[in-house]
Amino acid sequence: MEKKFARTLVTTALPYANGPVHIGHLAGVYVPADIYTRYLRMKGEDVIMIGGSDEHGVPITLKARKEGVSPQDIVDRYHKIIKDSFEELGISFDIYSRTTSEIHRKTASDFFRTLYDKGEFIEKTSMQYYDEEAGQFLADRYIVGTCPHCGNPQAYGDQCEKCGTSLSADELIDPRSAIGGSKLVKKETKHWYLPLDKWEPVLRKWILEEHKEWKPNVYGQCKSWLDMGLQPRAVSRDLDWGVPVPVEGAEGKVLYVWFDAPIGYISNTKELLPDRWEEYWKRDDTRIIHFIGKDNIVFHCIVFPAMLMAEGSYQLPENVPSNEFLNLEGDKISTSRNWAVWLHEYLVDFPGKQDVLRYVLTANAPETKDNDFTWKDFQARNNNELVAILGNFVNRSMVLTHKYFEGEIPALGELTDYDRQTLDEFKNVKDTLGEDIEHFRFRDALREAMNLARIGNKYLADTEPWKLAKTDMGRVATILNVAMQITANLAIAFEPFLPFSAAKLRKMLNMGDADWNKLGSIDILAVGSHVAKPELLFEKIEDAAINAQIERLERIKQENIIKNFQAEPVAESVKIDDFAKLDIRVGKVLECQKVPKSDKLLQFKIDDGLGGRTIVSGIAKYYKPEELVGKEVCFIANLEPRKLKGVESQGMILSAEDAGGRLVVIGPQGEVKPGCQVK
Ligand code: B3M
Ligand code: ZN
Repeated sequence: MEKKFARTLVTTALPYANGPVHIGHLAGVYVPADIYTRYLRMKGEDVIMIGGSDEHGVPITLKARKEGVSPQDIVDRYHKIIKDSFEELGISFDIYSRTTSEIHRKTASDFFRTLYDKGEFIEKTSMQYYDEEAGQFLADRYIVGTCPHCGNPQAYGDQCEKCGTSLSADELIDPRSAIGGSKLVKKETKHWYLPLDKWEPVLRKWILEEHKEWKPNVYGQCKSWLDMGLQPRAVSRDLDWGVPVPVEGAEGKVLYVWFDAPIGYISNTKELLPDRWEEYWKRDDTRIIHFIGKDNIVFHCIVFPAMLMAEGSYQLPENVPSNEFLNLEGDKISTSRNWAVWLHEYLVDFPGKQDVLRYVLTANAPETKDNDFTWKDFQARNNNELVAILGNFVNRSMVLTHKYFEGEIPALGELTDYDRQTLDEFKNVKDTLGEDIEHFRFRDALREAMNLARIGNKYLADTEPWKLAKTDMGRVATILNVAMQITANLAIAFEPFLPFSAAKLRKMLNMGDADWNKLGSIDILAVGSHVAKPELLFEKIEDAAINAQIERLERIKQENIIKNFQAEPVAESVKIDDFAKLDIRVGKVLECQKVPKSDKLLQFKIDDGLGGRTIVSGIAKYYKPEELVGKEVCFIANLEPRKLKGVESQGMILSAEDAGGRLVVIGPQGEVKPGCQVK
C-alpha cells in the first residue's frame, strides 16, 4: 500500500545566481516539478512549490571580481533574470526567493548554531593555501598551477579544463593564486565538519532498504557513495561571501554554500507561510519531494538528510526525482562555453511559444538517460505533433461545431458501437496519466495525453461528419458532441504540461478552471452551451527561425575553438639541407574555378614566371574562386605532379591552418615577381 499524505512540499534545486537558466535546468528540474505540482493542485490537494536562487559560493565571487563589481551586484542581476524568465515560462512557484534574504541568513545561521550547540560538529585544523598578498585563504577554484596529468600550466585547483581530470589544489605543480598570481604559502585554519560517517548506518537503512522505489539512477548513486564509506565533511569556508559562521573565533569564515543552500528550502517556506511552515517540514503526513539535477544527488540524499537528522525535528524527503543530463546538438551544455539555449533568450526569440518549449523538453526529457536537444527536433515536434495532431483536432472539432450548430454543443443521439469503442479508449485516461505523473514518468504521461488527440483525429476521419450533413443531422450532432467532449478532456489533460494553451482552450470552450476529477468523463460540456470561434493553439515554425538558432550555435562553436586555440608542439628538427630540397616560389593567380563534382577542390592557373602551371588545392570551403584571382600566393614548385579528380596538380599552394581547421592562403607581404624563390 502506498502511503497517503495530507500535504506535499515540492522543492526545486536552487539555481546559482551567476548566470541565467538554460534548457538543461528546465528539462531536469523545473518543468517536471511544475507538471507535478500543477497536477496535484488540479486534484485539489494541498501542495506548495518552493524555489529560489542560490546566491553564495565561490563562482559568484570569482565572476564579481572579474567584472569589478560586488557579488551582491552579480546575484541581483541574475536573480532577476532567472525569476522573471521562470515566471514567463509558467513555472508556478508559490514562492521564488533567494539565499541572500534576511530570513535565510537567520534560518541558516540558527540551524548551524543548533547543531553546534548539540555537539554535532567536529572541529579540525588543517593546512590550507593562503595568499599573503590578498590576505586570504584560497578555495581550490582560486588556485592555478600545472596539471600533473597533461602539463596544462593553467589548471584550476579543482579541475584541469584541458584534460578534464578532477584535482585537488595539493596535486598542482607550482600552485599560484588565481587572484594576483602570487606564490602561495600554507597556513593553519580551523573548520567545522559534519561527521557523515556517524549517520551512515541510518542513511543506509533509510535509502537502501526503505526507498528501493527511488529512480535507479538516484538509488544507484546513493548506494555507491554509501558503499565507499562516508567521511566527515567541512561545512565552513574561509571566504567573505556567505552566511557568517555564528561562533566565536570564526571571523572571516562563512557556511559552505552546500550547507546553507538546502536550508534555503526551509527559509523560503518560512517566508511564504510564516505561521504554518512547520506543517510542511515537521509533520509525518507531509510528503517532501526534491526535484534536482543528477549532479546534486549526494547533497540531497546524503548530506542534507544527515543535517536534518542531526537537527532532529525535521522530516526526510519521500522522494528525490533526479533526471540525467540534456545535451545540446550532441554536446554537453556548458555555461562557461556559452553552449546552451538560455531561457530568457528563447522567450525573446519565440514570443508566445512557452508551451512549445515545455512540450519538447517533456517529450524528450532525460528521465532515464542523457538526451539530446536539437533545433530540428524542436521544429518537428511542434509542426508534426502540436500543430498537426493536437491543434488540428481541436480546430476541426470547433470549426465543424460552428459550421453545423453555430457553436452550440449539439445533443447526443444514440451511440454506435464505434462511438462507444472510441469513448472507451479514454475512459481510463485519468488513472493512467495520474499514475505516470505520480511516479515521475512525465514523458509517458505526455504521450498518453497526446494519444487522446490522436484518438479524436481518428474518430473524425473515420466518421466523416461533413459527408452526413445532407442526410443525417442527428448523427452529425452525436459525432460532434463526442468530438467536443474529447476536446474538453484535452483542455484538462494538457493543463499540467501546456498551461497556456490549455487555458486558452478552456476559455474558448467557456469551461472555467480545469478540474482533474472530470478527466475521462463525456459530459463536461453541457448540451446547448456555447463555444467561442476557434483560434489556432499552435502555429508552424518555419525553417528560417530554426536556421537562425543553428547558425548562432555554429558561431559559438567557432568562437570557442578560437578562444581555446593552443599552438601544436614544434616538430622534430631538420637539417638546412632538408629544407633546401623544397623549391618554394611566389606565383600570381591568373584563373580560379571549382573542380566539378568536388566541394573541396579549387583549380588554379598560376603565373609562375615560367609560362604558367595548374595547381589543385583543397580550399574551396574557405574561398570563393573569384576572391583569389590576382592574389600572390606561395607554392611548392617541385612537388611530384599528381591527379586530383581527374586534374593534374603541378605543385601545392601553401596555407596556414587556423584554429578550427580553417585554411588561410599565405603570400608575400610586398609585391614580388612571379617565380621568385622563397628561402
Ligand atoms: N545551486 C547547484 C546547481 O545549481 C546548486 C543547487 C542547490 S540546491 C539546494 O547545480
Ligand atoms: Zn590536465
